[in-house]
Amino acid sequence: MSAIRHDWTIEQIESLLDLPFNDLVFRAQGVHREHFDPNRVQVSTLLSIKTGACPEDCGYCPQSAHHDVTLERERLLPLDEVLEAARDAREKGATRFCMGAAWRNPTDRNLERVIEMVQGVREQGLETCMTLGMLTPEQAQRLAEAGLDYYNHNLDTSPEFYDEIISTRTYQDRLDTLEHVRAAGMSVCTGGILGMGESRRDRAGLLGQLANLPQHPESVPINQLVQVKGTPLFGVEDLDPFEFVRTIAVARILMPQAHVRLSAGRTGMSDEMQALCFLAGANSIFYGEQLLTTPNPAQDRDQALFRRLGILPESGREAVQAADDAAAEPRERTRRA
Ligand code: SAM
Ligand code: DTB
Ligand code: SF4
Repeated sequence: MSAIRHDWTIEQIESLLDLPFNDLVFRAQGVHREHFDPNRVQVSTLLSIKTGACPEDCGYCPQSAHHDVTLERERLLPLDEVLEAARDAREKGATRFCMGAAWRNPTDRNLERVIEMVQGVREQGLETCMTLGMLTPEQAQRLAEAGLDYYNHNLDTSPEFYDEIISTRTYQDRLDTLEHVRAAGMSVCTGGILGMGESRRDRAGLLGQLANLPQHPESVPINQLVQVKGTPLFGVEDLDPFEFVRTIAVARILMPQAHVRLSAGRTGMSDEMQALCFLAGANSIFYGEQLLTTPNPAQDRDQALFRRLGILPESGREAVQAADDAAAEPRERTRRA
């Protein structure tokens, strides 16, 4: 049985990434089956509640004011528009509604407005997730008290590669926000982006940071860079698809109880590649035709893919149950040893 560990070295993680592909995927699928139904995938829908004009300079992001990207900027959406989008997502089968804002951090006034959104979306029976940038401990506490289930804040890449991508906030700032989210009692959603020109060692470094957090994140989004014209990373060499699948497999092995989300970038992936990602242990997706500002596969394409693979969407209750079961397990010893 797979141990829950928090002491991975980069060398150990690199040697997993180096395994023959079949050995790696077989091992990851074995770990996956210890903790999850292999034929269920959690389904989340994203909404950009505040778009563009972000003061941060993240090199991958079309919403940064530092880059020359044509984008329709929007102020914080009115509550009724958010609730309508949530209702629509629920009717189409999503169980979690993730709201993203292009902020460095929310102001306290903004926070009051997003709290109304959390409350309204929860009332519709959906799980809630937000990604609003950096949070103070007090802001994290306020969101937790309002009933926010998950907070997304990505580490994005390894500490070593990070400075090539972002200069306006530090890696430590990100770790601090994750600590505040955890201390407030919310579930942590954190992952990164592949295909930004990083090395395999950087991918190992990112996974090591995630897996060596004091408690594993409940949700680990692995994004493939969506290249947007006008961003500094436009034109970077594409990552070998098998390398992406390998990274998913190693995330599954290192964080056996986490939902690993096959996140941005699916529009550029074949159905076969997505099937390999599910085989390697991915068990969550973003569903709906739009991510924040870029496209996502059409819903009928995803429904057809699930049908062809015999995959069923995980119900919200099952997801909560899985998280509760995981929380009930002693985390520092081998599970069902
Ligand atoms: N502004 C907040 C922040 O950065 O913390 C929240 C929104 S931000 C858009 C959320 C995440 O989306 C980023 O951390 C990054 O991992 C991901 N992301 C942004 N642009 C992307 C792109 N072009 N391709 C893949 N992932 C991207
Ligand atoms: C995450 O890891 N990926 C999502 C979500 N968290 C907020 C965002 C992907 C954004 C892709 C680029 C865009 O659509 O603007
Ligand atoms: Fe702003 Fe978030 Fe985009 Fe960075 S990733 S530029 S913080 S919206």
